[in-house]
Amino acid sequence: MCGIIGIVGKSSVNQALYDGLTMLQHRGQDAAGIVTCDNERLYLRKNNGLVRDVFHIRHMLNLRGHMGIGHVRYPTAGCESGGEAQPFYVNSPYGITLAHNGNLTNAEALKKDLFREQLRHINTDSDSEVLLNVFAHELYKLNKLLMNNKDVFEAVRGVHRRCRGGYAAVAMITGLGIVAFRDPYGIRPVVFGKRETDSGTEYMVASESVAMDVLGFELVRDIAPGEAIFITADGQLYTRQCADHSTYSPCIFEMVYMARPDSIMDGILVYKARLQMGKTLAKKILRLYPNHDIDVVIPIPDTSRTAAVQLAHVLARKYREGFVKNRYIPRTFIMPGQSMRKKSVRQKLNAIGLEFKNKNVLLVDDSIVRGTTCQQIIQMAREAGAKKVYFASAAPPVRYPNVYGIDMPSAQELLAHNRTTEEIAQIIGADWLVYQELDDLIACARKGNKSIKHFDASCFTGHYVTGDVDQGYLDYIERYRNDAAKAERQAQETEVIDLYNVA
Ligand code: PIN
Repeated sequence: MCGIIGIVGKSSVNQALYDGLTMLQHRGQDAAGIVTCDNERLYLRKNNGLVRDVFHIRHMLNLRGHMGIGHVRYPTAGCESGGEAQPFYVNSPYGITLAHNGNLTNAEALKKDLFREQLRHINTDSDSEVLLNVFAHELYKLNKLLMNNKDVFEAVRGVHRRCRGGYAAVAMITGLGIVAFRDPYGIRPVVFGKRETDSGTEYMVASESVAMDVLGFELVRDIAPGEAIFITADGQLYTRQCADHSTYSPCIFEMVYMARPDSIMDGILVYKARLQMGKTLAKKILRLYPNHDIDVVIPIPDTSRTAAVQLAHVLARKYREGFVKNRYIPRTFIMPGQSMRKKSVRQKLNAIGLEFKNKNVLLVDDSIVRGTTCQQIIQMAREAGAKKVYFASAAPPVRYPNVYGIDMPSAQELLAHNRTTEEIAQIIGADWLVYQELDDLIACARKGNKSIKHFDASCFTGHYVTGDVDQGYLDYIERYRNDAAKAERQAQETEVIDLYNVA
């Protein structure tokens, strides 16, 4: 999972891109980058780290021009090294830069084709560089010195024909404009908006609408599955459906955890979906345990708070903040290596004894992935004096890997893989455990936008909407994603020299 942004403005866009990326920081804290275009020149700054650490004043002053794109990176498979921060650049044709959120499931095959048939070298393990080169080649094939919007859309059509998986991307064509597109299933999110100024209309695309809020852009709408929007450097907007077939199936995990609650994604206010999740979860608890003895509902901060508030309300029990979070420790979910993850839970959360002592507590989390953090948190609740510790997950059991850009662990590392709810409760040390039903979760999201009939829920069902994910690919993911494989890659990591980066 990553965050992408693009702005075509009427004055310098460096600060707006920086502010927008800061609003998308929750989508990735691993690396950040911005490239701007001033007439025919590109200015790029990217590096590992948070937005505030990557861009210093000297970098910001260098990022000149009225249009640009940016990226925050989350370490998905194949992009752990610093040289792989985005945006990526290819000089031919025209000079194209690209920032991408998602994962191409046929990246390896595309990489081979690009080399053998199109003589294009891919210098990293990142599928985003593959996506960029596919797009570049599709533009090159048109063989035009001066392109127009139709040519850009034709190239995106070519991308959809060749690429499989989940992708939302923004690309800048030097001097010409910015194009943003979304895979034909709309798995990964991307919205666009506009802002009126005295000099005319400015346009922006971003992974989430929150990036627009802070900059005073008005959300226009989501880019539709398979659709592309093209904004010329002088501010003309064009949109076109570029996929032969498209089926709206956005990733439901965005609703569960990834997106900020204040974002409106695919027409759904994430906050509202999470409130609903609390409601349906409470109803399930009342069905299963009509005589429950829960004294207090305690969220595991932060994401689960919204669901827990509503859950407590429906159960007619107190909602209490029993854990205090140290906000300066990064999100556990994305920390590499099991030992680091374990250590960081204690650093990150501290229990307030008053809320646990001699009470039966219901802890609420957004999901259980590896189960390591909830195991420790339940232990902390007991040490703080809880009599009984019950656990509720706002998402159904995560049983299968995500192949569309969320860095779920390999199947073997998923706690719910091949396990029953009772077995999981025992492992994490809960007196009982309740998971959200998948149908309920889908209904919670659909409540915000009934026109969406399907969601990508593959990490709960093992059904992959793109239809191309076979056992061979899942085995590859298994080998690539387990903690040992990640550690080995990190040990071998070498600095990739980047010719274009602003020092
Ligand atoms: C944490 C959100 N959320 C907490 C991410 C932990 C799974 N984990 C997924 C639960 S926060 S585990 O709100 O962003 O801080 O099951 O892998 O142990």
